[in-house]
Amino acid sequence: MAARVLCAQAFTRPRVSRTLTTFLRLYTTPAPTPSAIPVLGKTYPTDAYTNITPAIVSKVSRQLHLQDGHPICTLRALVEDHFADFAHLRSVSPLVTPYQNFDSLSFPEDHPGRSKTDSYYLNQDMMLRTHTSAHEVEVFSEGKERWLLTADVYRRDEIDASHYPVFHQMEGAKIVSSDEAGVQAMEEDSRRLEHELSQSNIIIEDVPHVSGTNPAQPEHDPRHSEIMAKNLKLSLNSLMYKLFAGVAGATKEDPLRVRWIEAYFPFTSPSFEVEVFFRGKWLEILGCGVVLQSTLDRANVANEMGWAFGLGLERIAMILYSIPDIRLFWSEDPRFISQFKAGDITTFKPYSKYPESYRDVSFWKPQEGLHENDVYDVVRDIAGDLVEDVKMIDQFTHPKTGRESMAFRVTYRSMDRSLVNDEVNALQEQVIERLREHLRVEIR
Ligand code: FA5
Ligand code: MG
Repeated sequence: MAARVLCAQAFTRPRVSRTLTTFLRLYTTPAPTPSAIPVLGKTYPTDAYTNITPAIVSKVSRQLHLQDGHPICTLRALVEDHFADFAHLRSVSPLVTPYQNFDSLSFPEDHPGRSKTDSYYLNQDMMLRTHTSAHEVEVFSEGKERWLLTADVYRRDEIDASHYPVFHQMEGAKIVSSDEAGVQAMEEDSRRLEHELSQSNIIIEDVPHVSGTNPAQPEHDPRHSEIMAKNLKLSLNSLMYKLFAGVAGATKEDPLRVRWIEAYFPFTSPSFEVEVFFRGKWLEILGCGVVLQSTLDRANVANEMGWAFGLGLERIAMILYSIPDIRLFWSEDPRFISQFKAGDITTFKPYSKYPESYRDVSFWKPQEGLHENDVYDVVRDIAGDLVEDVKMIDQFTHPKTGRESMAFRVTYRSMDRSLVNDEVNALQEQVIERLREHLRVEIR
């Protein structure tokens, strides 16, 4: 019931259907990029950085994490329930500056995430967030010490059953004053969590809280850093138990297995990733660590320290609900959404899968080069959710001319109906035309 109340809140972002129509009209004119792009009720001038596509713009108003009964919404509410005394933030615009997304978190100037091939830019000064960590400085600077922020994030990526250019993350953070009183409060909370977990059927493969390869920050007393990392791990082990114990088997004979791994993020140290063992495989669920002191300095809370994590909701929902394809989360087919009730985790019952149909295309790369992600975006932009998979199936360099060739296989399949051949041919023709016109490839 609590979940229903939490999910049912009204959207606080403007709808975009009209702006989207304008954008489509602007964008599909022969000029490769319009002079301005409307997103969420505002218009942004374009420049050499612009690479956002209409298919992506159409997703910014969906907010699956606020759609009553949607698995992403139920899962969000479940995590919020677990961190009941944290502030719960759910309606933060996905448009951020590169400063917010990268610089405020001390990303190095040459970090690959900044590049146009990895992130969606409206223009040089405005982008779609690639992770919820983009909001750490602003939320900490509001004086919040314990908070969760759920939001849609955007990355230019490959296309397959577990990769989609939009997904949802939940950022969680907890900081305390870095004096003895704050540190003791963390220790006390850890004792409580340790006691709770000792009663549970869970096996945890751990790594040291702090080590030579995963060090405490120079600004931190290493003992304090250990205490923060330990509380982080206990808090997340306890969340994993809450989420997975029911489905992954958590009996004495078949306990839940959670594995901690040393990781690297530009904005935490020490840093970790968490994997959960499910159906014979280790699955990466989240990244986390002790918050970089420079982040807290920027937020004007220099006298505090603590931890943060970023959790991928689709990955977890696919496991909990047995949802086999990440595109299903975006389906508006009533056969999908009507299966779920707010607050309940139930097994997805696949409805008949319609037949697939694939087409290959091979071409010579243009002289200025080409990134695979550009091809994926062209296909996604034209075929939307009718594209199931795009794979590079061949690549070679001509021995005499040195020209480079690439071949891709595009698999089309609708979640909602059978596609007819003519329709697939028309889509593929549009893809080819766009590859020719916008990416300047030469079809072979
Ligand atoms: C991050 O995004 C960091 N911001 C996490 C973090 C937060 C670290 C706070 C430290 C402190 P990463 O890129 O690994 O890290 O993504 C975090 C999680 O998002 C992953 O573990 C995974 O569950 C999910 N995720 C990442 N990429 C995808 C994708 N393409 N599709 C679905 N889920 C994804
Ligand atoms: Mg990762």
